[in-house]
Amino acid sequence: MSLVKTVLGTCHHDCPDSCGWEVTTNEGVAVKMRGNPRHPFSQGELCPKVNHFLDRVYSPDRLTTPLIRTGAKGSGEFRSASWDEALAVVAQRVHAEITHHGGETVLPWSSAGNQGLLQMSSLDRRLFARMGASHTVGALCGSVARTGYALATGTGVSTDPTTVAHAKYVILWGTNTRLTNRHLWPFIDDARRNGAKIVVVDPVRTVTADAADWFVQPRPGTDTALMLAMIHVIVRENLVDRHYVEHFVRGFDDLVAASREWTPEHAAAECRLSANDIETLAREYATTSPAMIRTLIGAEHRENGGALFRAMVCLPTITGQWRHVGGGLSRSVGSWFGEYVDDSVFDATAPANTRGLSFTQLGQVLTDETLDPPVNVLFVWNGNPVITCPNAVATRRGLLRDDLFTVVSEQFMTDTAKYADVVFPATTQIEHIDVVPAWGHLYLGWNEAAIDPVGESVPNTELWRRLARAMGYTEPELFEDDESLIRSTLRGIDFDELRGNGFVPLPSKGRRLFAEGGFGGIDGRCDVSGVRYVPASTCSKAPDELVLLTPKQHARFLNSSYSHLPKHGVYEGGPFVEMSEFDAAERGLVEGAVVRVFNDQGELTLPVRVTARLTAGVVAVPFGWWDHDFAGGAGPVAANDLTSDAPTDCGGGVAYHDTLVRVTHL
Ligand SMILES: Nc1nc2c(c(=O)[nH]1)N[C@H]1C(S)=C(S)[C@@H](COP(=O)(O)OP(=O)(O)OC[C@H]3O[C@@H](n4cnc5c(=O)[nH]c(N)nc54)[C@H](O)[C@@H]3O)O[C@H]1N2
Ligand SMILES: Nc1nc2c(c(=O)[nH]1)N[C@H]1C(S)=C(S)[C@@H](COP(=O)(O)OP(=O)(O)OC[C@H]3O[C@@H](n4cnc5c(=O)[nH]c(N)nc54)[C@H](O)[C@@H]3O)O[C@H]1N2
Ligand code: SF4
Ligand SMILES: [Mo]
Repeated sequence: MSLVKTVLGTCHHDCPDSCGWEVTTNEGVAVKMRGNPRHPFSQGELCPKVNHFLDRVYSPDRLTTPLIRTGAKGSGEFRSASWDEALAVVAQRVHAEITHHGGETVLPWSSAGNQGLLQMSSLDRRLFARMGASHTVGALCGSVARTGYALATGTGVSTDPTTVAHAKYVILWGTNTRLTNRHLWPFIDDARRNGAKIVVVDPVRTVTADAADWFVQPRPGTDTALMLAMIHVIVRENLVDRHYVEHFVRGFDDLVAASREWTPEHAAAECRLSANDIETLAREYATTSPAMIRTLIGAEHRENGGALFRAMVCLPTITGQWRHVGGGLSRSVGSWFGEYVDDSVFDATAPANTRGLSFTQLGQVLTDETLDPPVNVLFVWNGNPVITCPNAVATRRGLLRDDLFTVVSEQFMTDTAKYADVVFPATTQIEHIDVVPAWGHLYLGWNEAAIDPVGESVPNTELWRRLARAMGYTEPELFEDDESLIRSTLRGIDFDELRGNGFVPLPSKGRRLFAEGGFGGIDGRCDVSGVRYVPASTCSKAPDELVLLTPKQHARFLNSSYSHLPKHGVYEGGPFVEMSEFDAAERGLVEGAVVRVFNDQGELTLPVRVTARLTAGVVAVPFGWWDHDFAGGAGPVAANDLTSDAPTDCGGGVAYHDTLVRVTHL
């Protein structure tokens, strides 16, 4: 009997592509992993991150047992412990804190490091509701875009991105497709082969901008002014789809009034573009059908991010581009899955109305002395907030509190796990079953376990079952097994077909959106009123200040998840600060010069890269590197030491990119 087996899985990373894969094992050891050639979206390809996934799975740095801290918080000094001992330590402390302060002293903090239905958020909801824990509000990713979009459309649902293949005009607006959503690029290439023009609107000349037919580079955060000027031109030149507006739109007069002051000349000054380019963009967009706007997340990371997405909806709406296959507006399509994967079953034991604390301002929450009760117990899983939350200086200050008990579930000793009192080892995606709803296409993925858990690691769901038992809880719903949890959520999806095939298209794939109204708002109309441009605080800055962007820009990184692994960080070369020739010359800096990049919040020491990718007044530091990748410095650092934790206009997101810094020679 052959001991070689191949199983089908789906990538769990926080990435729109949710690629299908095949894992081959020999005598229980994974020996090969490749893209599933039958997967209609990823078409057999993975990416420079996951092509080395088995090195991640079998890395000598994997956490394989529970750990209990022996050194100071942040030192990374731990000893191994048995599961029984570690669970007992946690259960005892959590009970004691709840007895003293009530359940709300417990804060569960989980991001999207694993997007599988079960691993992302399932039994944890029941367990923390049972404790009466606080819950988090807002998100590092997606909530601003979704909220801004829904203010106009009344729903989160947007156009299937793969229909871009039918477009004749494509605007990639604030999305770096070739880096962040690489499996969509072949569909865009199809459109181009059929004669489409590809336009990129981004403050950075990205790899996607390099591949476009036309690159428009506005000053960061001024897009709403640019869109209002496009609307101004569309109205002035009678390019509005009158029939569509009359039947399916509310608030058109308010939009016209708001766009009146945004002449191309006015917007050109605000956005640092030419009035001529703004007119051309408006005319080409409004007169070419189908025209598709594709956007994702990057542009939401601003104080006025919600307004940007709300304004963006107005473009396909007043021009009727929604009417055409290949037209419309495509952002995350996660909302399409709600009809078929009902995750509200995880809320079966309705939580008491507990307080909500800001997810994105973790540092502020942990250091807020007025909080009653204080957060004295923090659970972190599926995320690395010390590297990924804004104002990392405050996050670390909070995690250093003596009276805070921190529990982290992780695959690796991250910069966050170093602050934990107890660490539990987590499985990787090839060690557990799950289903994966996507946000970049309309296929639901199955994920089969290919190997047994490495060491004593467990899936998140098993951690919650074990913890519930250690806490002495007995409600059966806290112990439901993984397959039963999955089955209980599926609506109109055949479990066996999904498992056997590795993926299924959503039954709604092919459904036309808003071709004839059908928006979520009153009367099924799209509400285009209330769109205003509010300049970000960073628009008024001192002459020697620079706007700092901290974007994703490494093909081998997935947020903070790969920089520490040998085939990733080393090849990307280490952190740096990029600046225009103009800003470098002003400061007497040349390529390779070592500088201080600083503001009131924090300071980094970095080598300079002089670049033609940025305009004057804007600098960029890639995010995702861990502390040990930075040279020098008195204590731990991260790119997010510098970033703003000010609130966004809606959605509880992060204005990472509305940050000001100064740069001086060291
Ligand atoms: N290789 C790789 N791929 C990834 C990730 C990764 O870390 N590495 N992360 C994944 C995750 S979590 C996400 S959310 C997606 C994000 O996918 P994207 O949203 O496509 O990527 P971002 O780089 O966050 O942002 C896209 C662009 O927005 C631009 N931007 C910033 N401010 C503005 C603005 O004011 N106006 C305009 N027009 N553009 C602006 C940035 O310069 C950037 O080029 O990528 C996913 N894919
Ligand atoms: N400056 C700046 N900051 C940013 C961004 C930016 O563009 N600029 N982007 C933001 C965005 S869009 C996002 S989405 C966030 C991402 O930030 P996070 O959500 O914190 O994501 P990651 O950094 O990928 O960390 C995910 C962690 O989860 C762990 N993990 C993976 N699978 C499992 C599992 O099954 N169980 C457990 N217990 N752990 C698991 C991984 O080992 C990894 O350490 O970062 C945000 N931060
Ligand atoms: S990280 Fe994204 S592109 Fe890479 S394999 Fe996973 S889903 Fe595909
Ligand atoms: Mo994200």
